[in-house]
Amino acid sequence: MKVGIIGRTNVGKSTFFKALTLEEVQIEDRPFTTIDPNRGIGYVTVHCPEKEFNTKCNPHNSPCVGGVRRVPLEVIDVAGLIEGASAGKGLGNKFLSEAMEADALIEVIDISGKSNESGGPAIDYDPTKDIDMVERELVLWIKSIILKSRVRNNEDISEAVYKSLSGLKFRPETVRDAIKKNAVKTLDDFSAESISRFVLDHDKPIVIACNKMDATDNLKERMNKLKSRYKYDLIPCSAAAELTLKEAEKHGFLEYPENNFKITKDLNKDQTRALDIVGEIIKKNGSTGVQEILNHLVLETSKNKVIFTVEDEKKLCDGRGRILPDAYIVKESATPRDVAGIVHTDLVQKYKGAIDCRTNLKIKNDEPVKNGQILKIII
Ligand SMILES: Nc1nc2c(ncn2[C@@H]2O[C@H](COP(=O)(O)OP(=O)(O)OP(=O)(O)O)[C@@H](O)[C@H]2O)c(=O)[nH]1
Ligand SMILES: [Mg+2]
Repeated sequence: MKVGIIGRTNVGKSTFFKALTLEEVQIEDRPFTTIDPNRGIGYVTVHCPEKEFNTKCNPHNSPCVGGVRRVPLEVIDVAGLIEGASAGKGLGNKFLSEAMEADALIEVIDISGKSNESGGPAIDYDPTKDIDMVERELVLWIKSIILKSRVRNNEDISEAVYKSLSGLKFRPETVRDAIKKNAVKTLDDFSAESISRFVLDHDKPIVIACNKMDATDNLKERMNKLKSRYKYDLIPCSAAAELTLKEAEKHGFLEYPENNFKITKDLNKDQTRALDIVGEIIKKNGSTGVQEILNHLVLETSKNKVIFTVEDEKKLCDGRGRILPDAYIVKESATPRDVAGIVHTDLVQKYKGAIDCRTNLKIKNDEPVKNGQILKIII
């Protein structure tokens, strides 16, 4: 699973990315700080089943902090978008193809209204302009690719369009549906735009991260305004607050299993002040919102599931005795055989079936796995 972080320039995309991955990236209060994409590993958080089984896990691929399991996925942060990017303005649109390799997108906006369409300072700037601009630029960019499709004699239009969009993670059936539903006979400006909107709507789940909530007056009002206008899921956040906590956790100053933190070391005056501010933000909003956004995108909007795999269904361990070693993010439709392929490509050929470790019963091979299920793959 790969998640792309997109949005207008200077809204806090790289701060959000760093808060998720702790990769060293450039963060500055100016437009176009990021030029080349940043890539890293972020984590979806779920409850670890260790308590349910009265045991202590010994994770291999997914760290466990205070009973909260961190399940890895790829995250990519790209350059900022501005109006006209699809036609080459700003840093152009080359980087969009990298973001569009992602299965799902986090679109960061600045809910505070304190920066404008070019990333410069502002008072009460309306973020709906950015949401509309990003949507427009994505639609226009995909449309321009569709218009380059070369439909050969007797070739199905959907085949040609699908080929031209290859690498952008649109499903062939979605492209086919887009052409059928819009009754497309030839590719022109109008039909290409309809196809573009359709494939984006169906195959690129998006959550809007309403960032800089710490610097926002009337957050509730501003959120309500956006929620009444858009079909997207919108969640407020403070990437800066989350980054402070993640860095403090990395340096062993505190424990931060989920939503709230506990200081575990003596801190100096500045550190105490920084964490007091973050504490206030959490008290007001319940969390920094950053992890909630990633979890929501992966598990709710994109409807993925997290499953655990073991080799010994009684002891719940792998061949090395590690208890509940691995967790994976899988698609909604994933069957036990698909899970085998995610664990190791070799396992697909050897696959003979799977056992649900809670019931100790075999699972039907063609039935999708369930969220939170613990599986033993039989080979
Ligand atoms: N108050 C506040 N400031 C933030 C937050 N997140 C980011 N910032 C600030 O916003 C500015 C831009 O942050 P970046 O992460 O570099 O923004 P970006 O969207 O990656 O910018 P480009 O790469 O230039 O498009 C920096 O000064 C950050 O410190 C936040 O949650 N709250
Ligand atoms: Mg950046």
